Amino acid sequence: MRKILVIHGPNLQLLGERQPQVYGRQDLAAVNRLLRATARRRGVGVTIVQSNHEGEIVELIGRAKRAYQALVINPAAYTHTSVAIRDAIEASGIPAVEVHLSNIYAREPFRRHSLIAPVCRGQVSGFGVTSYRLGLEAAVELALSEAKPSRRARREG
Ligand code: CA2
Repeated sequence: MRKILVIHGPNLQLLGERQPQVYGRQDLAAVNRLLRATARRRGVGVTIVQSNHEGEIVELIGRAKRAYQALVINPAAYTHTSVAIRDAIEASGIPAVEVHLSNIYAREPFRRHSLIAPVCRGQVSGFGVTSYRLGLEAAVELALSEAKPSRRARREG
């Protein structure tokens, strides 16, 4: 079974508690339920992690290559600052999809630039929780189309 890693960046554990006009009313548990239901429907496995630590996110991405065929990441504030996360995604070679709840291009100038976008296959921004569902759907397509053939398929093909 293809597996997809979903990473929620810093402060996303606060979802639903504050700033509902920007980030919506659903909490992170509701987002994760939607992701798990989408993964089940598409027949893929999903692992979901939230971290407030840049180095931890870098290590998760570094280890992901062995076990996951695609990555969905909301780097949150690190979107705008983290060369380390950008380099980790690029080095991993895992097809990645960047997601944002809010439309980062319609917000403060410092949010309008993503250091992460150039190393991702694409970005979904501005659709609230739906950004995650669409991002996961895109990641499923990438995981299915780009996954290495199994040893058996190579032998028989
Ligand atoms: O729109 C997004 O998904 C963001 O990645 C969210 C980040 C923000 O720094 C990015 O510019 C855009 C913020 C995540 C923190 O989420 C909160 C949720 C509720 C209350 C406070 C923060």
